[in-house]
Amino acid sequence: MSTRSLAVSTIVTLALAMAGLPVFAQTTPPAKKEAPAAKKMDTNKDGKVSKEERKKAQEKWEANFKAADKNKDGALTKDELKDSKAFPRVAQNFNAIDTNKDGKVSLEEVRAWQAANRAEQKKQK
Ligand SMILES: [Ca+2]
Ligand SMILES: [Ca+2]
Repeated sequence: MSTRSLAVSTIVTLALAMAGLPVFAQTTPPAKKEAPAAKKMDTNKDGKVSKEERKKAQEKWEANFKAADKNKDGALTKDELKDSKAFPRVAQNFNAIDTNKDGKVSLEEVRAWQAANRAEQKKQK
């Protein structure tokens, strides 16, 4: 259970960090990058992002993904991304995210990309 929730919260963190926000601009210092996403997640404004808040934000992110996935094949094409507008960063980095080059980005591909972004940020700290 604890391993699982750790994994989940890691995924949540990754997912949220780019939940449609221009948080990852290469030129912004890492400290500032995390602030907007964290602030957005902190729904009760107590200055902390609780597990509950992360979970909610993660659920919302997945709901957005599913809503954008018009043909319900579990992945977003460029057209689906364009119509949804919920994932500007994903749309922008489409070619980098679509690692298997099938013309669409799956949840897994987006998460892998987010994880890579996080790793990149850590390196810059
Ligand atoms: Ca789709
Ligand atoms: Ca793909």
